[in-house]
Amino acid sequence: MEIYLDLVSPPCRAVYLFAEALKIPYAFKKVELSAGQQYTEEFGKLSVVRKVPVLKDGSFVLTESTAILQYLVQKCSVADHWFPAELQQRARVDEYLSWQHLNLRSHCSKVFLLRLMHRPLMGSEAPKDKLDATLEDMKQSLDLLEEKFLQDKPFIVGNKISVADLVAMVEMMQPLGVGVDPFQGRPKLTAWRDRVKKELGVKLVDQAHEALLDSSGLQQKMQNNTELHKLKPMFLKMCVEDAAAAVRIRSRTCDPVHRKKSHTEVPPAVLNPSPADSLTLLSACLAATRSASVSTKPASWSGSRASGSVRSNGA
Ligand SMILES: N[C@@H](CCC(=O)N[C@@H](CS)C(=O)NCC(=O)O)C(=O)O
Repeated sequence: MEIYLDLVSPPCRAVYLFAEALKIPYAFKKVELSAGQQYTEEFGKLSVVRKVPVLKDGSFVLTESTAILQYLVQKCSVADHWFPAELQQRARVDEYLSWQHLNLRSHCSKVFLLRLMHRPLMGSEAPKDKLDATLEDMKQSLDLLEEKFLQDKPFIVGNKISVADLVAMVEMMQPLGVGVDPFQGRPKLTAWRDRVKKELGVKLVDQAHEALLDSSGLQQKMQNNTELHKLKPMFLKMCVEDAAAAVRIRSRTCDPVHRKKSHTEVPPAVLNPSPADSLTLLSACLAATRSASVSTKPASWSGSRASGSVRSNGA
């Protein structure tokens, strides 16, 4: 069995830590994301998704870290608590794994990417209001992790560690790589992280995070990276999608009179994005978002999530 990984990536660290802690035999195949190795022809043949982790077991190729973790659980008959057979406990693990993609993972990763890649790719630091809004989104996810998923239990499912804890822990570590500490002022999550580390092996967890936590090494890799241009579409896509989504949210939320006005101001390419030129589209989205925020805000505008998203793109 081969697993394709880059340990700077949280989903890769989850799979790596699981395989290593449980002594599952596999061959580690390094895919250097910062060098754009996910875009090579060879990697494309393995996975058209062009993201890591990827597992290859004979001719069977599997993407998506949470699917890979569940595959390993079944294939390697690990202790039940990692992914419990009992219906409601398993449902708790599934609940967390379903939630995290668009919440904790998304927000922690965005903090990381904005801080690490905005300057080398765009020539300036990430706009403060965009970063602040992303930090606020991350805070809200951390609050939910603490209040809904962990509560006063030692682990997410109860008394024993499961893959949900592993997946949550590696994501929370990600912003540390760019000097943002999500554990600060959160003693409950800090104690939980230490329990998760202890279960997996403190030395192993620390070693898995070495590349991430070597922030000067990471920055330098970015600066000296001759392949950086290959990462730009992925980075721009993240920003463009954000900005276009913000415009869509505003358009949907406005009353008919304002909506009409909003639609006349928003370039068609933004409402129906099919970017021929990502940079032009990004500027159009940002400009439209600004103008929408001036001219179309309805009196009944409410909803902190929606306003958070818009704020995050108001640049
Ligand atoms: N949902 C996927 C996410 C995988 C993913 O986003 N991997 C990132 C690294 S964290 C990647 O390979 N990115 C390369 C790219 O987008 O070019 C999973 O859980 O495995």
